[in-house]
Amino acid sequence: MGCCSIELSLTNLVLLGVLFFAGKKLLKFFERWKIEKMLEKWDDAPKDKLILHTVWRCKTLPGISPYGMKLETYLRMAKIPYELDTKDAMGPKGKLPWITYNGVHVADSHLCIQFLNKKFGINLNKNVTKEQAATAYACRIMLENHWMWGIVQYRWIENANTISRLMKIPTIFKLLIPFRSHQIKQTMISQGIGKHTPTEIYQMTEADLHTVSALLGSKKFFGGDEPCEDDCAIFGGLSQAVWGMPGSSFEKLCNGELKNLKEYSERMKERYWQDWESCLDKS
Ligand SMILES: N[C@@H](CCC(=O)N[C@@H](CS)C(=O)NCC(=O)O)C(=O)O
Repeated sequence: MGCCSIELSLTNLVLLGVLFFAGKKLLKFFERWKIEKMLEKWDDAPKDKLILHTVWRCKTLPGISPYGMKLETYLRMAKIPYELDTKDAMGPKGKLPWITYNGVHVADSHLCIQFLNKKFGINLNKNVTKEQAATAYACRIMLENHWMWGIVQYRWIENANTISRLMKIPTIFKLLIPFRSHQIKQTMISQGIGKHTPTEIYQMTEADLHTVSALLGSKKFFGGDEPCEDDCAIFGGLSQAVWGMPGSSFEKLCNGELKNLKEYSERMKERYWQDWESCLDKS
């Protein structure tokens, strides 16, 4: 009898495993189907209209996504008219921002910029030296791929309530924040950064801001007197420290020791975001 019950529980276990994998496959299939339906809808967007899909407007800055702010700033620098869509913010790769242009969908802010440069014959690096372009590139990569973990730690792990303070989000999403926070923590652990203590994470990511500040020095922009292409990404990142993380050590640094970063952000804002106030969610 004992042996029989072991067999039974083994059968149950196998069944459970099969169900689990079938469920996962079904969920993947459903997600793929949902994305395809969404893309089909955007295939019919008006001709020659560039749609920027990104996160909702916020209270203290236009967007809490550094990549969204980067791409929108690029569009302004390149003088490409666009229409904002915040309903389908998550794109075909499950991330935001992304764009639609004449039936073509491009995901990833940098791939979008490369696509638009080609399409519209834009070169925002025309007047910069190789050294300036290289410095800006290094700062962009550092902010986008390393410093961003500091943003994630602050916003999602330690102060998850800042998200709902910065943005008006539906109640259902608010309820999901702890779950998302847990998921993000797991991603941070797999990436490696999440294995460090919060103090260590902040030390490492504050060092990025110190580096960007030292490389900027007294220059107006990373491109010199005029911004270069990667200035849009550097601004996209720094705008989060200056206006998007109230009370953080990053904000404090930009208001004090690294004030050239705040001055730089103000300059970019003044140049490309004259309508800043009307881009905020005041409701
Ligand atoms: N390399 C991408 C990064 C985009 C990205 O990580 N976006 C975040 C928002 S700031 C996102 O969509 N996160 C959702 C997720 O990872 O599930 C780009 O430059 O567009």
